[in-house]
Amino acid sequence: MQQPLSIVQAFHTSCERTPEKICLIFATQKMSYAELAQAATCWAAGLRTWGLQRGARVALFLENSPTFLAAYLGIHMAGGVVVLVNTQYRQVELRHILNDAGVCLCITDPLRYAELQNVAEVLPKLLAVITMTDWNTGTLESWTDRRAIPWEVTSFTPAPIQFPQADDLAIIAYTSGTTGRSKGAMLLHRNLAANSHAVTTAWRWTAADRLLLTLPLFHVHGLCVGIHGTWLTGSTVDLRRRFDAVDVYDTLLQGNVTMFFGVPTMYTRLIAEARRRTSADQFVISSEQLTSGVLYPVRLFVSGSAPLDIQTFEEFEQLFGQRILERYGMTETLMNTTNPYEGERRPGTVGMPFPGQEARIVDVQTRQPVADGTLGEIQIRGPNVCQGYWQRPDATAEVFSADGWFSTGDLGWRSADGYYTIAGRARELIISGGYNVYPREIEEVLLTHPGVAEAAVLGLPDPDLGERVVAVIVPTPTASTAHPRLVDELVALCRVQLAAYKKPRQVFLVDSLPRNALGKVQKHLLKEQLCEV
Ligand code: MLC
Ligand code: AMP
Repeated sequence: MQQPLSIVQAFHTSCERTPEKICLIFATQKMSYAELAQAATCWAAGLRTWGLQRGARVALFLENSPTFLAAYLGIHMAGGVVVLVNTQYRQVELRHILNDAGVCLCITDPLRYAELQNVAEVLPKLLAVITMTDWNTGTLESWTDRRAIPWEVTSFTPAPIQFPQADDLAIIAYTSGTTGRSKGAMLLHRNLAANSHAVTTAWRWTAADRLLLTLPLFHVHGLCVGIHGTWLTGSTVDLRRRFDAVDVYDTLLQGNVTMFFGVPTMYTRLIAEARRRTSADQFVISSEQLTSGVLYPVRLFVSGSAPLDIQTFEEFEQLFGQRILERYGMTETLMNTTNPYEGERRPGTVGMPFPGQEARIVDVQTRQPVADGTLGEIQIRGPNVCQGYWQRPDATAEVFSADGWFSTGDLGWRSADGYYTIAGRARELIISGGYNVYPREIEEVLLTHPGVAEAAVLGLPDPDLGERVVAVIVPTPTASTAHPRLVDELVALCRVQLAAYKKPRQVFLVDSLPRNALGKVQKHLLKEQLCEV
């Protein structure tokens, strides 16, 4: 298969080839390629009528739905840039992302509209909000004078399709930085197309596949791997609003899907579900189903976004008869490395670079390549790598070398036969259930509470989430009297200000934090102490 110039072009090629083929299944709704193309062109026409300019930023603040996908394609067809927004984001994140990206239009739903209202007065660049109540109908509200008019997607007359240029900016995807505020990774149409081409080739993805997708569409795992791959190959995606282990297990038993992509937490929950059914004597996947491939035709389970531990890999193989294919990616670079589709899927490793892409290990200090087996920082180079961070030349310069290598901040090594292993992170990052959490962002919110003198946030091992967020607090001298319920207040504060998955699951009150000679909090010592508790 030839590499397309953009995902929009790939989608239309698939549509021309098999217009009647089902592209998307969502609950009881089924959409063919032609139907999704029609909806997307109506979105593009509507956005142009509204006045969307080429290169203008449009935020998608929506749950998984056909609307998300039609609007996504429509924005690109109208020449706009998509800004992805996690549906759990609250005041702090929304204020920052919508302002930083200069978003002029936000497409959302009634539930999230209320959250936008909370920050309305601090979004000066936002001109309008489209709130969709069902997949075709919504309201377009001018954010400046609050006048609202109906927004009927199918009422717009589609104009001839305009394909984006390969070098145009396609997506700004925010990824947290060590300095608190997240940065927008700029992905071009050609970055998306190149990586999807590499992924679909490596995983032998064809039009005959049906992917069960329960990942959120606002991250690159769900969108740029799951959806782009589906459109590029002309296959079908069975999209769910969210992950539910019982529902996924039942779907696997029905035998209609051929692939499932998830984060490690999803696999541990599927294992628990299999064990629950066995002990409850319920119908479980039998060994005949596993081996015959007739009733149970899933050919590929992929895990990524966080480390998959070897025990989960082995238990899954025992219970589901398949070796999970682990791959490694990043918002800024999309998918980097993969275990082989054919050949040894080596647990604990993330395999080798995708075709057409490069990886290497460098010394953390000197940035010079190191020998196989030596620990260092992983760097990535290739057509998949983003163009840098939106309006942050300083941050961009920090991560790119003069000859185009991108520093991931992940530590690892390469084996003599080419497999990469991720051993840790050079930056302070917590990965909880596949979501990235930067301690600094939470610490900043905690420090705004009058009962907090010092705060340190870190991740502790968690059997379900991989890592869970915990906070260690030094209260102010008056806190015990002024704030007798300090811990509850702190969790509540985080809930209001930040996405719920960032709230500390435990809060420890201490007299002081361990610091080194330079005054920096020694989180590794705190972690050791807390692990012993
Ligand atoms: C939800 N909650 C979490 C959480 N997810 N808390 C910590 N960590 C998480 N990951 C909280 C909610 O805020 C809520 O809190 C409560 O748990 C229940 O919410 P839920 O919606 O019912 O959660 P659940 O369905 O259990 O979600 C777990 C999950 C989900 C693992 C299915 O987190 C998920 O879909 N993760 C995938 C993330 C992803 O796509 N990552 C890819 C990034 S791209 P409360 O307080 O309201 O009860 C990337 C690059 C790459 O990393 O390589 O792919
Ligand atoms: P994000 O910024 O959300 O795109 O997260 C990217 C980070 O997730 C990477 O830099 C890694 O630290 C981590 N990650 C992704 N895939 C894996 C994996 N298979 N194993 C370990 N870590 C991973």
